[in-house]
Amino acid sequence: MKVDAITLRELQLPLKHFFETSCGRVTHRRIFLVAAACEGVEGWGECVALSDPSYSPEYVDGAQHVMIHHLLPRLVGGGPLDAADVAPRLAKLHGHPMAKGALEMAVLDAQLRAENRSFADFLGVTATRIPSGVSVGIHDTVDELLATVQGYVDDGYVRIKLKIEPGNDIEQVAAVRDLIGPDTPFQVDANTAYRRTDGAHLRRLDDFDLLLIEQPLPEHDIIGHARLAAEIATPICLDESLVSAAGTADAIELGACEIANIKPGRVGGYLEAVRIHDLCVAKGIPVWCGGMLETGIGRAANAVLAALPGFTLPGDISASTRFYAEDIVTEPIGITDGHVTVPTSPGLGFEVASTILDSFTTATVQAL
Ligand code: NPG
Repeated sequence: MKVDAITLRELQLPLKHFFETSCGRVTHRRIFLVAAACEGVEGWGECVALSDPSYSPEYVDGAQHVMIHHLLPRLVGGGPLDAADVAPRLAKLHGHPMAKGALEMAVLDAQLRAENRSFADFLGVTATRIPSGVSVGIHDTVDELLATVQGYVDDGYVRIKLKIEPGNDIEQVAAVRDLIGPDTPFQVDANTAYRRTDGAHLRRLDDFDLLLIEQPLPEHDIIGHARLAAEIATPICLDESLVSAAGTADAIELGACEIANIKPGRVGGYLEAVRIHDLCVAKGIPVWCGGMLETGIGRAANAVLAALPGFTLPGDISASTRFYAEDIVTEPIGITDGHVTVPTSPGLGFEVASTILDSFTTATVQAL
């Protein structure tokens, strides 16, 4: 396909309630979308970078800059392409997987729409629905936390993930486990907040029968995660550390990654996400699909990816109403009996609602 035009859009979406992690508190989500016009069809990509480099080195302004000045010239300079060409064409440019992944996503969406083909068909998924987990932020008080968790239990979410950090961990985990009972799947996410010396403290989490602890240590500390895995019974899951299939293979071999969180945006796109899934299946590592407070664009595509058979744990693919009061740029995503329906429409699985999109758009750049 020939890429005729690329439009970058920025949106500001207010969150219903602040979302706090050990990286900080988010009250508005600055969303960065890419629209690729290719031979009469339009494909959409969503860049999952946050507004500041608190989760990973990428951030919205940086992603836009690298896209305009470095990625796009190289991408279109090579002539017509399909989604599988995007990563190889950009491979000589280091880093920036979130920006690269958004471009690949837009091209893949356009390509599938041009073929009138669904992403589900492209991936060969047969599941029609996926279990929905919810990610719960750090709260100011335990009572407020329990009220929030009870609301999600009432909504039917099948798995609770709780954000933790030093000083906001054992007491909160104990209280939530007590509330939800022993049978509800429950996991925690530290977003790199602990250090190698925290092993004895983190071993206290073993009392709560958690599915996993996600990314306890800094992203580059693979050896530290391997040591921690030997020190505590709760399985270690990596998120921020995993940015490629090759790096994931190394982390698994070193014993640092007992479970993998796959976020397509973090690893450079859906095609690399599938490679990581396939690798984990071959190595017997359970995987699940993470989220980055995406609009319906990213969430719909994630719901298709998470229907692959290796995704044996519920992902962070919650209803549109989890974070946003308004519809989220596409048709709303709902949960029924704790599950999200796998979309099967042509393209990545969403239709953009242009009036809603326009009403939240704060900037538009014609990048090509
Ligand atoms: O459901 O989209 C969602 C959010 C899931 O907790 C979630 N994302 O580290 O996994 C993460 C995390 C995150 C989001 C961290 C935003 C920092 C900011």
